[in-house]
Amino acid sequence: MSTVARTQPTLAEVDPEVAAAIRHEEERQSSVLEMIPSENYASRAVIEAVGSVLTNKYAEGYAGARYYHGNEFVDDVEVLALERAKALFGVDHANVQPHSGAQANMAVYLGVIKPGDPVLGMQLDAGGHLTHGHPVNASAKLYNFASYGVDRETEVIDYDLMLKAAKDHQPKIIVVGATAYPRHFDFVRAREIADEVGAVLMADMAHIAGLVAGGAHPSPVGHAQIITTSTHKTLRGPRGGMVLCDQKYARRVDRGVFPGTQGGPLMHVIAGKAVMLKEAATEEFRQHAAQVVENAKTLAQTLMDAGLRLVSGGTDTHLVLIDVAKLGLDGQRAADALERAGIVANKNAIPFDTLPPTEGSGVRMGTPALTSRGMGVDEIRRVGEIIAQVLQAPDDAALGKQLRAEVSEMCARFPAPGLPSR
Ligand code: DSN
Repeated sequence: MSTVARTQPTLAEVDPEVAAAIRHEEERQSSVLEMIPSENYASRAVIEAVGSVLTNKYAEGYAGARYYHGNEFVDDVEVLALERAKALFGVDHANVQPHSGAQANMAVYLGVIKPGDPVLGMQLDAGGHLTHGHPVNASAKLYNFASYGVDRETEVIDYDLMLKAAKDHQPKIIVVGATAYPRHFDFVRAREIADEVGAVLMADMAHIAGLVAGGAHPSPVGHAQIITTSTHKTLRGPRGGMVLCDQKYARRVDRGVFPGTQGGPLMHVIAGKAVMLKEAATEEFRQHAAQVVENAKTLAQTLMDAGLRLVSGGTDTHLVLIDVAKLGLDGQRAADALERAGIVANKNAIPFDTLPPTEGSGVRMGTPALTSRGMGVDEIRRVGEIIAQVLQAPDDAALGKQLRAEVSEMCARFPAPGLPSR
C-alpha cells in the first residue's frame, strides 16, 4: 500500500478557537500602548526558538549529566545560554532552568537555607514581591520573613531601617529587589548591611535586569552573592527565570532548582533565553536600555508637569508609580479609564496604602515595551500628556474616544517587534 505524503494541519485547522484567540491577542498587542512595566515584546527570533521542537525533549539534570538520553543538542542550547549569561553579567555561575522569577526565588531559598530560617525582604506595598515573604505566599509559610520598607516622606528605601530590621531579625538571607520601586537600589549599602549580620545578599533584579545588562542601572554583581531574575521583562526574552551566583553557592543553587523545586527544564524556553542573551549583549541593546530610562524620566517629568503626584517624586529606572488617590481615583478605576484610551497599565499599591491590593491607590506604568517599538522622548512626552488628560477626566467618554484614535495612530506608526505584520 502506498503512503501519500500529507501536510500536517495548521493550528487554525486543528483548533480554530485557540488560533482565533492568539490572533486576537496579536491584534491587541499591536494596537495598544503596552505600559505594564514588567511586559515587553520578545523578538521574532526569541519567539521562533520558544515555538520549536525543543518542547518535545525531557532533559532532567544539567548539561552533560542528564537522567535521559538524546540530549546532545539541548545540551548545546543550555551551554550556550549559560556561557552567554555568565559573560553578559560577569558572574561565576548561572542556572537558566527556573521556569519563572518566582521559581528562581523559591529555588534559592530551598537550596541555601532551611525551612523556618529567618529572611528579610521588602514589603509588598513598598514595592516588594510576593516571594519576598508576603503572608499569602509559600515563601512566608516556609521561612520566617521580616520586612523593611521605604521612608514615609521620601518613599525611598530607608537603609538605616533595613539595618535595624536585620539586626533585630538576624536573617540568613536579605532580599533586595522589587516590582514597583522606581529608584536605584544601593547594592553596596545592602551588602554592608548583610555582612554586618552575616546574611547572604540576594538581589532579585527581575524588573531591572535589562537595564543592568545594558549598563543603565548599577549592577548587583560583586555585591549580591546570589542574583535572581525573570527573563521576559526589561531583558526582552521568553517568559522564564534565571539565577546567577558566586561559585561558592553554585551547587546549592543548582540543587535548589533541580531536583529541589523543578523537574524537566523547558528546553524550548531555554533556547529563547539563549537567543535573548545574545541580543542583550549587543551595542544596540545598550542603547535601547539607556533609551528606556530616558523615556521613563521624560514620562515622569511630563506627568509631574501636568500636576500628577509620583511616588518618590520621579524615577531612576523604567517605571513610574502614579498616586491616583490624589485625583480621587483608585488604581482599578484609573487603569480602566486608561485602557479605554488604549493605554494598558496596572493598578498597584503605593507605600503605606490604605486600600486593598485589589484596588490600590496607584497605577504602575513603564517604558520598556514602547521603547522596544522604537518610541523616543517626543512620543513619550505626548503619551504622558494623554495619560494625564485621561486621569484628570476619567469619565469623559468623548475625550477618551478622541485619545483612543490618537493612540491607534501612534501604534500604527511604531509597529511592535516580534508580531506578525498585517
Ligand atoms: N508580576 C510581576 C510584575 O508585574 O512585576 C512580578 O513578578
